[in-house]
Amino acid sequence: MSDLDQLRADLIPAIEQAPALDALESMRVSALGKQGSITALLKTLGGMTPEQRTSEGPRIHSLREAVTDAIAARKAVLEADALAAKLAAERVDLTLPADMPPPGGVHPVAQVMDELAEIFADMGFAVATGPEIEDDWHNFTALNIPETHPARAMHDTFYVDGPDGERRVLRTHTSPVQIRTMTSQKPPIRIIAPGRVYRSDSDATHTPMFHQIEGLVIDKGITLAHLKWTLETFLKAFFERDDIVLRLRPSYFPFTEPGVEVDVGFTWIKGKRVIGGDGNAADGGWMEVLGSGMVHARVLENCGLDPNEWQGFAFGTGVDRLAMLKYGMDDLRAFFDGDIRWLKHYGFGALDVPTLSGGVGA
Ligand code: 2NM
Repeated sequence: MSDLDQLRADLIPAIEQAPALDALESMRVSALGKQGSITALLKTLGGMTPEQRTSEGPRIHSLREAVTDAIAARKAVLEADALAAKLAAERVDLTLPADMPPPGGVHPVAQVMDELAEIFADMGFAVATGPEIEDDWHNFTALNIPETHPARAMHDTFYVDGPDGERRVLRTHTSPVQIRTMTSQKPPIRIIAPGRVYRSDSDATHTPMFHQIEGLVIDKGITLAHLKWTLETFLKAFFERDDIVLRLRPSYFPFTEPGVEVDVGFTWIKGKRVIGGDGNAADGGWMEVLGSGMVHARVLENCGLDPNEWQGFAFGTGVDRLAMLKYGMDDLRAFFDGDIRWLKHYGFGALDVPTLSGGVGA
């Protein structure tokens, strides 16, 4: 066997069995590279006689071609194998169920806020919001609670320093939102203001942060009758009962005249209070659920409204308390503990929110 035949017999089977692309590349370099064995053979052509060149030239070129072809063929096979392996390793079965994060839930307070917004939207109320860090004027003064008024002591207020050195308060109620609405928009006004409020108070029935919803109607010829109808309609929708009986008692709020506390009748059932029924019945009682009243003429004036032209009513209540009453929860503090077990028990599925349209039992 000539040297050429020997080289062919060594190279071709080795190339055909090259185990991987990098090994194949080394073989290519050692045969066809600058220092390669076939390149060296090609270089010998220059030193040959024309006759030798005529006989050896085609043989060397044919070997070079055979090796080039064998490398290309093996390369195609190895690349196809590599792609197949990659595809097998990265295979995605689109028919498998998705790897979902645990579903989120709607907190009972958020749920009740949504229900309230929906009920009042049906009666033509818009939702208004405002800052939780308020100034004295919006939180107290405009509401007929001047600096020295004893009512300021009723609200154990958290004070903070404002950027201008003036004192700010964490709003003690959402009434400043009503003030901001009256000073920025023309009546008629129909709004609810839900949100977080803050009072320095902490025991089994009080948390320093809690949720309130207040409502405000300003129009011409508004009376206590409108107030009573609105609250009765709201409470019937919220508790999903037609037999809601209201009791209005005179009360005092600096921002109302007259002020009215609203009780709702409940019935004792198996040792528990259930909203609905006549509170005067033998098996009944009354529970205070709302504060309300006709907006004080001085509050209207403070907001630039003429009390001879515009009248209005306002009301307020605790969202957390409403949630407890409707969904049978007994400890207010659990609302803000973030205990996942409590949230699982009382929370609402994000995609299965029982709204008014859906119904509680859905
Ligand atoms: C309540 C009770 C009674 C009230 C009054 C006003 C305003 F801004 F119109 F004067 N806003 N909210 C109000 C009245 C709130 O919560 C227990």
